[in-house]
Amino acid sequence: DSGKARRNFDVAIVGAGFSGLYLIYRLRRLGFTVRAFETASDIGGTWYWNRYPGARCDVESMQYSYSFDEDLQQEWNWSERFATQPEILSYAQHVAQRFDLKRDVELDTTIESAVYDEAAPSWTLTTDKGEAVSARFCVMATGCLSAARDPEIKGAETFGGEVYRTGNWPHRPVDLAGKRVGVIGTGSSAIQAIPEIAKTAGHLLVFQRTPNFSVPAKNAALSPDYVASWKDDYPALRKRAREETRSGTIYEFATKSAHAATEEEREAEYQRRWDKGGANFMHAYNDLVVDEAANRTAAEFVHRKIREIVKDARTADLLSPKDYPIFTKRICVDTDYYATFNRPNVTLVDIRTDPIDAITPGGIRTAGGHYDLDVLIYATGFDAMTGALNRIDIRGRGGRDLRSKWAHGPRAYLGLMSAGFPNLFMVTGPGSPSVLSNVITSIEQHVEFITDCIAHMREQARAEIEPDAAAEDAWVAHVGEVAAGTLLTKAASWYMGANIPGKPRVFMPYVGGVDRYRRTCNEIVAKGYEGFVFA
Ligand code: NA7
Repeated sequence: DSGKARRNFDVAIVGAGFSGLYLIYRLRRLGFTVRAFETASDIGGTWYWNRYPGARCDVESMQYSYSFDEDLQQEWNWSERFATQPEILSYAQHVAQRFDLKRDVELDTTIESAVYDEAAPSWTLTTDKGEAVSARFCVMATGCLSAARDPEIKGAETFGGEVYRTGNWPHRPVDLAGKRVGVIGTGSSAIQAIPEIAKTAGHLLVFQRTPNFSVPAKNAALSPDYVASWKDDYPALRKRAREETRSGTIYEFATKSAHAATEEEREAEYQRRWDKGGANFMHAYNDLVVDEAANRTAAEFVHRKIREIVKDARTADLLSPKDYPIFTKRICVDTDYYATFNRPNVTLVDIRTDPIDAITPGGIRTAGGHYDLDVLIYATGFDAMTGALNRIDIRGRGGRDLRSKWAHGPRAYLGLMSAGFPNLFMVTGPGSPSVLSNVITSIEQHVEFITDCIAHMREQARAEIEPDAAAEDAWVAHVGEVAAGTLLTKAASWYMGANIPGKPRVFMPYVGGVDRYRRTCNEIVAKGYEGFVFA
């Protein structure tokens, strides 16, 4: 059923990234009619939009992929340890073609509102073309780092040169050769893009407000032996990642405290992990995200590395984060980031002590001077976890809108549903492990939970599901308590909403781990969907 003729579906899906694609696959196999709506001109979500130079995943490619189909994971070949954006996008295309998913996706279509009709009951979604579609269930597969944002800087609209955004990079070649390029931001996206841009730009100026911790990727072509070590044992390794790790990714997990090692042992262990590359570095000791003194040993190691790599002492000092613990913002994984500042055509501009006053027709003006630019690149991040949902006017029971309900912070049971919004599910919503995990692991679990729940309702002839308000309150409190037991609340991060002026400071993702989260979800289902109310 292509669904084109009838504008009424069992399930409407918003978004056709990794979440939306897997939802289509599962729901169709369960015999439901589905339609997915996607703003972009093609599928792929994050990997469609974030095509800036150097864009890569920082979860290893053998692990950052779907696990639901053994043939799929056996037949696909990744070329590098950390896959590039084009390769991940072609993987998404491969999956879509293999399971014929695109025929249920309406591209170039933005959902502007979703309104619940209690009498039906059903959701009515309205598109930017003014069309209405109805569905018994609505699933928001809108992503948690998908609402890219421009900072509010005076005069931004007056800039006369070219403007680009890492989170919405043009789908055509961008020629930076010989130009004076300014990058605002030094988060993960900038840290990947800067070394690549520096290779072609005439001069690159990096406008840094807050430095980030980054570890080397040590990216390389995948060896056949390494690939075989995964493929020979994929089902068991995937099961382990899902059920026995917090992150949904297999690393070398430490079993001892940093305090149980001598200074020399710690140095050797950090060095060994630094040389191996990747976020494996953060698992050197088991107390690095809970114990400040332990954490400092890792931070100081990275500070020393920065001083070793960066020749100019002042630049090295500026690049070293000092006002928050390491790992409390998502660790960046780079290729030659710090070394890029040794290039004669790269300048670090410290806008912490000399803030941007305005963007001018010719560049950026700070209190201390004017920087002439031909090109301005915003690498300024996302309205994380709630941004994409809040861009849609979502109205639940009694016409109540989700934005008002979440005005003081998002509230959702398991990060999957919010009380007062029956039959509306979220994938990787606030309160789910999502951004603190290998997100595909989380996506698969959420999609399986949601689609099993919809099938269960069909079996039980239930028309409506929503969380019980008390269960939701308890989950939100639990998410806060688990976060408070770690150092993660000590940084002004996008996990906390701290990057968006006026956004409530609430720690949004679930730090408890994908293993524990999955067990909790399974127990809830075993107890007849405890904490949910059916009608
Ligand atoms: P991030 O990590 O949110 O980084 C955004 C950067 O932009 C960060 O350095 C910010 O500095 C900077 N920024 C934001 N607003 C401004 C203004 N107004 N002026 C100057 N600088 C600003 O986003 P990314 O895209 O790099 O990465 C997001 C996640 O996507 C990443 O963790 C991966 O999981 C994938 P600040 O720290 O606010 O001082």
